[in-house]
Amino acid sequence: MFDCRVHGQSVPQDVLGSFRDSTAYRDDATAIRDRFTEDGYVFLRGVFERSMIATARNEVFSRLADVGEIAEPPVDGIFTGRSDRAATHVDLGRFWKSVSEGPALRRVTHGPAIQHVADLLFGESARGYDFIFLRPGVVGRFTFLHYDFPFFARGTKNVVTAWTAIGDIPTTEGPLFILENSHRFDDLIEPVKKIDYESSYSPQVQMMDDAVEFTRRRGSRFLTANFEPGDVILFGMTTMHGSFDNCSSSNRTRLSVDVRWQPASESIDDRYFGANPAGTTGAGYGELNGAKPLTEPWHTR
Ligand SMILES: O=C(O)CCC(=O)C(=O)O
Repeated sequence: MFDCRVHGQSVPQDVLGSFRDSTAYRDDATAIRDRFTEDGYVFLRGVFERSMIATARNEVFSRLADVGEIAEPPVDGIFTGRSDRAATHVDLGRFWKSVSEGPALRRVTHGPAIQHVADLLFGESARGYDFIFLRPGVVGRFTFLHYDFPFFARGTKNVVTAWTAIGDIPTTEGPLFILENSHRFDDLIEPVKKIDYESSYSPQVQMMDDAVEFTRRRGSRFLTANFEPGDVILFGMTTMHGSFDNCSSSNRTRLSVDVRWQPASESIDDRYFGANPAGTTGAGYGELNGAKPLTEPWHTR
């Protein structure tokens, strides 16, 4: 039984379920790939050592404590309700890039533990995108339901997201959810696949209507988990997902990071690679929600 809210609405138990846990298969390439094909995702507990996650969490929240957003001790992630970020950093994108490139965080996002899982999933050597999405979400934040396609797919369509919990994220505090069987919603996926991802037009792939009613109408369910530090969910570009509202009663900021992976042998979308990735719009790290002071609202992808 989970307690969660989606876009301000309490989620009824009949449309809620747990991820299928594939932790037992974390070294079994065939089983992992079969599960991924069958479910559109693979959920693995404890991919990273807790100490690595704690160090990365402390690194990120210490930077936010420096700009007055997170209270001491930073590792607790308690939002102060204020921000000096814009006053102390003229270039918010540059600040966010430096946080996103912290060494402890990168040891998680591009380290051997996740490399091993990505290699197994693709059945060959995988490559993680340099441009990563670090997401501190204060109380009230959520991400609308969406498919990731056609984003990230200019180089190859063979792209997978690895979403990692950088700390505990119980269902009351805004974890990721997947819509069960949404990788089989062909009537929605086909039009999304036809979007011209070479154009500069930014397509609408978000479902901003009533998410509970949408899920019921589709005969689907919200699948999620009480995430623990270092748990990872990997999902495909045509698996619909979003995140629940952060309803923390202790004002705790939820912290996650999502990184795209692809086979190293396939061509890349160079907007997301290199020392200074341009990002989707060309604005680099400045285009991300994470680059905004925590006092500013966002409810998008
Ligand atoms: O963490 C979130 O709120 C959303 C994550 C997401 O949309 C993604 O990983 O593609």
